[in-house]
Amino acid sequence: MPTRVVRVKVLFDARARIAALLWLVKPRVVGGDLGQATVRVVPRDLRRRVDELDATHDDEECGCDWRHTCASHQSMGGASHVIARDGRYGEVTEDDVKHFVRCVGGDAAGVVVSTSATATNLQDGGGDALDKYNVDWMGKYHGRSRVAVLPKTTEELSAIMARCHARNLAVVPQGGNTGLVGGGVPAHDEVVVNLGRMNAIVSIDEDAGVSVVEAGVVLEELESAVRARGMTVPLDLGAKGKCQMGGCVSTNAGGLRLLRYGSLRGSVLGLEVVLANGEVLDLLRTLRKDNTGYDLKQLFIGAEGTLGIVTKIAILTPRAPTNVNVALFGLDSFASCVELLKLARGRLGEILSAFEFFDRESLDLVLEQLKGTRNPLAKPCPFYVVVETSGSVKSHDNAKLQAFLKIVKNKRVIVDGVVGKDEKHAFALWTLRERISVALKYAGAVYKYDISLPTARMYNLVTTLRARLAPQFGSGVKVLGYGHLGDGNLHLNISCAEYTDALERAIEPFVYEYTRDERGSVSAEHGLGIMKAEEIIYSKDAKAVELMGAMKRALDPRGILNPYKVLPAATRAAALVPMSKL
Ligand code: FAD
Ligand code: 2HG
Ligand code: ZN
Repeated sequence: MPTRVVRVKVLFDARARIAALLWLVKPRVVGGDLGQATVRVVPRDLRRRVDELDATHDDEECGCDWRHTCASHQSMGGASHVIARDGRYGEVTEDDVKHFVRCVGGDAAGVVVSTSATATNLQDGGGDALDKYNVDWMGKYHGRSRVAVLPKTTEELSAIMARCHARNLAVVPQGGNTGLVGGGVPAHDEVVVNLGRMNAIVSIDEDAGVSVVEAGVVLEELESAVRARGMTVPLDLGAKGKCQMGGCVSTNAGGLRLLRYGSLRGSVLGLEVVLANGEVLDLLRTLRKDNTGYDLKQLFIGAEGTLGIVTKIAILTPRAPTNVNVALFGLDSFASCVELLKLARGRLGEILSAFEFFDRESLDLVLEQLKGTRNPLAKPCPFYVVVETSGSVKSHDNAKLQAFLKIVKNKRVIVDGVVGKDEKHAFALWTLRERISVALKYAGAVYKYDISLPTARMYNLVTTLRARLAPQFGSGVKVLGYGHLGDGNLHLNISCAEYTDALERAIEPFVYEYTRDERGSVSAEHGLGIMKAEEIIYSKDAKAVELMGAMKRALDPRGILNPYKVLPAATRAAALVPMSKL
């Protein structure tokens, strides 16, 4: 699978170091009365600082900075997720910061504190050392944490958590900060625990096909390391250059290879986890088979940092395919995409490794926003599909692919198509699908929905929503549909100039109700985060949510781990053990 590097390193800058020292010599309490925080408000151009990616828009040409806005860099208004700070949590003090510095062995790079004397409100001009920990990849969700801690070992993290637990300080675990539901950034002044410095590859066992890594290892770095030994990671996604293995496990990320390797839940063999009170839970085994009672590691996979902090992962790393083909097809209806999937499953069988679709609106946006992209197909089509095959015998794989191409042409399932002639060409074809979310990020504000629906009816939601929004909002609001068709997972994105309450009200709860009526899932792969904590009820029954609350209570009775996320407020409140009983 061709890769495109999206690299942002978590570096400790000198300003943050000076601020850490100032903090220690100048006693003060941070946090203060933050009252109600509006989760979605951030200047557009901060996104470019957080993650530099190529786009046709150029900051320098435009000359805009984040104190004023231009057409491309509009400040977001219209917010729905207003969540009150829970007064039960403590506020970080100078003593806490001193303690954190001790926990990381006096290493100043392990504790980053806010460089601004006042609140870290990004709209006041920004530039704070905490900005990159407070703002998500989309630039959509931001918190006001005053301190980020970056442990290097499990023991350091254990000591940090023991302190947070004793002081009732809320904590947000953070990986590469590429999550799309606001789960990895604080909602208020939570302590950020960033795993970026726990980034060692512990072992790679070629015989067993298993690797053990620390949580902060970046997905693409693990892929390079195992590739050098003829293996691959059974997970691939557009954020691979930045997302961490701990973040991927904690969101149970799906991605582009799920069709081939299945859910991450089946590939993760073991975990090491630091619990809310600082205890270390050792579930780190590399066994394929282990039926000794409950499979506790599954609780932490997809828990989005609400039950524990993942510190080590044992993951299957199977042999890498040696022969990969990529084809792009143009089709004239969604029904044809579904027909193509059926034929691909039947004719390509075991070598089919990805089946992704996108609509014309998605392609147009990529071509408009991302430099160097072009449509290789001559005939314009309303739908496109990327098919990938992966195998190990070139003649066998190519013969299968040729037979498949012949059938889909003869049956007129496709209108047009092209097969990647070399790795560079295949990469260009993948780019058109893989980077749609990057194009969306540059196009303006975006409402994202990540939904599981019955495959054949999946696209009806896109057309229904278009018809619903067009009369009120016109062509300024674009509804895009793309996703992992082979997994029944639609990415529904609504791209617009700015966030408004009126638009949001027209989309929600309609999209969730539609999904519920189809018995689908309101989160196929991105998780619930802060965006959809209340919306879990559309996809899980009340008894299941109640049991999730019981698990939260058992593992995190003070509710300090990633508060405001995943569970509805009422369930979270019921899960808290009263202070008098602790
Ligand atoms: P973060 O964003 O830092 O955190 C995500 C969540 O996990 C948060 O709730 C956080 O608290 C928690 N967390 C992080 N690390 C830990 C830890 N060590 N222990 C406990 N909790 C932790 N997702 C898909 O499923 N499929 C895709 O195809 C896909 N493509 C993407 C493409 C792009 C361009 C982008 C930006 C994102 C994409 N995503 C996709 C979203 C996906 O969830 C993340 O990229 C990835 O899984 C999150 O990893 P991260 O290290 O960035 O985690
Ligand atoms: C993808 O499949 C990712 O490209 C991102 O899951 C989807 O941005 C999105 O909506
Ligand atoms: Zn996806």
